[in-house]
Amino acid sequence: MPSDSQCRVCGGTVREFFDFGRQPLSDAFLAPESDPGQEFFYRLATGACQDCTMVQLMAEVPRERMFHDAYPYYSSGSAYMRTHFEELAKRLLATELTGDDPFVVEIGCNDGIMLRALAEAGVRHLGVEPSGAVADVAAARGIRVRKAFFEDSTARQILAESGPADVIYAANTLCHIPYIASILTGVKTLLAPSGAFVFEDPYLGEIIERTSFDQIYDEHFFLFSARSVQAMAARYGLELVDVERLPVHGGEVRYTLVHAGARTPSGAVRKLLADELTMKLAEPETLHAFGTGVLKIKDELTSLLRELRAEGKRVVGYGATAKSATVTNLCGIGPDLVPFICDSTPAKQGRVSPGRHIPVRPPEAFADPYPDYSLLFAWNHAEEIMAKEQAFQESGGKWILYVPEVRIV
Ligand code: DWN
Ligand code: SAH
Ligand code: ZN
Repeated sequence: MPSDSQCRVCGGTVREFFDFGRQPLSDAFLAPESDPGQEFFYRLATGACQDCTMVQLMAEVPRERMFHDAYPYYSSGSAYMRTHFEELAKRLLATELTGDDPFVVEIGCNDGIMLRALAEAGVRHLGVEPSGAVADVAAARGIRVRKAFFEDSTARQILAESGPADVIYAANTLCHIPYIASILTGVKTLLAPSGAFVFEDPYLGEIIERTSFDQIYDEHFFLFSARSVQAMAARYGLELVDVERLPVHGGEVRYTLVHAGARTPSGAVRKLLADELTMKLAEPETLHAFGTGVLKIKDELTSLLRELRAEGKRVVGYGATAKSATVTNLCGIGPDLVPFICDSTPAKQGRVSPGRHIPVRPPEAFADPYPDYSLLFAWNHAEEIMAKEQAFQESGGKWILYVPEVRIV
């Protein structure tokens, strides 16, 4: 029996429901000549808190191992995501930022994909971003960035220097932070009395419903639901007052937290909470069924890739995502099944994938010549990538998807 761990939100007992086994750091793309003996591995497993329902990893990876000067994920690599964040910036300008000289803090601003529009609109802002290279890109775009991990002490410094924040925003970052107590304490301190803490992250409901198990990896420590976020907010004097489902990254929820009592919760909060009860989201049987679904995908995907290899077909991966680390390492997919992965990120090209050491090549390698099949690891960007690679399908090429089920399109 796996041992329990302690909930990072409420201190309750976290019971394990799925073990992904030994996994490498999801964004540690290695130089091909590096010593494989030096690669860092840890046990990736998920559990649910028996008290507050928060789904979380059973053990954390030290943050400096994941987020450092060579962190290779550049948010602006997707045109679709650029539009998504520009639209949010516009909305914030029209709603939360209408007062005199408003101030916005973004936690995990990465290359400035969201703050860019606010900086251009002349809004006072600060991005807090520990990963050096991506922070440099943001700074070069005229964004004010602090290279640091946001936590309680950072929040107090920012308050002393710049005053309270009207909006604190985080996309795909809050769920990366096991020391979330320090973040929420910091948010409570830094947020203006009428301010809003807005964050968006992969939604547990969607991950369970679509068996998108590759959303689970070292960086994604928490899988939030409306229920677990509501309970978490209340512990820190905050209140969940709005939720919005988003289509990006395979299904996310944008949560709005304010100082407790400052606003009336929306009907959308009530509805999502009710939906989660109906689908028994954090119940043991649901989580158990998810695990069964993961093993089914694992079996079907490895069988398909082995069959294609036996038939002499060429299969190339597309998108050297962090998510792909979970898929390749859980399923045992190496260069014998997928000889290389195409990816548009210069920092990943010429390197090999974590754990299974599949070479990463630029997108130009895709057409040279086109493979018979492509395993779409960046399935969350399917529309954008399939449009870009239309000539692949026209040449008779087929995409392999594995979420919510293994299929060829
Ligand atoms: O939460 C996180 C999300 C926001 O980003 C981080 N923990 C890490 C990262 O996760 P990911 O690597 O799974 O994210 P994406 O956005 O699915 O990665 C897409 C990958 O595919 C990137 O390496 C860029 C590449 N790509 C490409 O080669 N051609 C992407 C697009 C849109 C393309 O057209
Ligand atoms: N907001 C971007 C980036 C998501 S990737 C987007 O949605 O695309 C997660 C980012 O969080 C990384 O750039 C990482 O360096 C940053 N991060 C991790 N821990 C952090 C912390 N404690 N404070 C601020 N940023 C953090
Ligand atoms: Zn808990």
